[in-house]
Amino acid sequence: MKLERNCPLYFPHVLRLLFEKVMIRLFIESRSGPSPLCELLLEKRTSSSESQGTGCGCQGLKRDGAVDISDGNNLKHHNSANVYSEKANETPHAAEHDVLSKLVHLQGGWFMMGTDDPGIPQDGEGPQRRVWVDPFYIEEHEVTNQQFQDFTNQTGYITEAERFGDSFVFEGLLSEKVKSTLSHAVAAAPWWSPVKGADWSHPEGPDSTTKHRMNHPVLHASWADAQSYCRWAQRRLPTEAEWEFACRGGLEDRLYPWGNNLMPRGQHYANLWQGDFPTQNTAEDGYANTSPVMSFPANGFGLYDMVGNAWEWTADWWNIHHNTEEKKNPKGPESGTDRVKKGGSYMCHKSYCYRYRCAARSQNTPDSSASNLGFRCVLDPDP
Ligand SMILES: [Ca+2]
Ligand SMILES: [Ca+2]
Repeated sequence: MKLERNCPLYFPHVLRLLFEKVMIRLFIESRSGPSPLCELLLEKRTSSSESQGTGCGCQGLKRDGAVDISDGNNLKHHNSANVYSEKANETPHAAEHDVLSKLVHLQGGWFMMGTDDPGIPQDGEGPQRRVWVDPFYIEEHEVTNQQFQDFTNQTGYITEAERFGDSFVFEGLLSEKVKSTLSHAVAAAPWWSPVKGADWSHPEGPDSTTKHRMNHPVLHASWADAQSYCRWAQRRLPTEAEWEFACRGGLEDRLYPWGNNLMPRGQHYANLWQGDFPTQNTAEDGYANTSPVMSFPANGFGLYDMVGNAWEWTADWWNIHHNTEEKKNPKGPESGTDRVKKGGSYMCHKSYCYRYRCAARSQNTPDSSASNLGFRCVLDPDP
């Protein structure tokens, strides 16, 4: 049984209830002078970082993280049908050059990675540290559905979502028909559901298609799928340091790839969420779902959609503990359970997922795939 909107436990209702309780408390306190709670809230409000909610829940999407709620509260782990075999997906052909994204050459050098003013401290955004990256090339936009189709057509590659038979989709994008078939939801983020038949060419389930959006970022690619594509392209996934260097576009200590102002001259610079997450997306930026790549202005390096549109996998394992020691070409921890993703997506809103900043970061298990997660590749210069 799913939690319906008329159920008092339905998440938006709970949120509204909490909000009302806080407002009543603040009203009472305003009559008797500021209390510690009020001062704390005021301090948060005026802080430049404005620490926000911890997320759209997509960092918690795991293939064993979905619980069966079709039978009351009987919690059953959702077992994967198949196990990915990298060997079975070896790619014998290399990509033709003209189907790949244009590369932008970056000089590399020292830059300040992370931030001392973290929007979401528990993500390990800080401390700010001096990091060197060698010169590299990076694709100017996220890998598109067209490019991923070229890859699968040429190699016969089967993605992990296709092997498992499902992938996570944001419920707000599902047709009523697909919604009626759902028996699972993610406990901590009920707006996410594993949908049978959802994969890169059926982003919102079996009755959806990418035909009308071949120039949008490919979604539902797991970390291994992204790696396999980059290998076919004779490229690789960026390290987190390379990705963040690229995101900053040559600017120092700025929130976004273009500066500190989210909407310079009132213009949208990234495909994000406007309205109330997760119930109302006003799509003021023109897009409630993904947008064609390069629909928003490029950063100073000529790179598009570094924040927003689709989240982007990086090569690094996830770790939240960093120090201020200078590092050259850091590659993250030797091992881990999750991989780092960067940039946020069209689902990010400040109230819920303030992660459309260059220093922001999040994670997923490598076999996860979702309707807001994609990637781009990088290339090392000839030695
Ligand atoms: Ca949008
Ligand atoms: Ca992106």
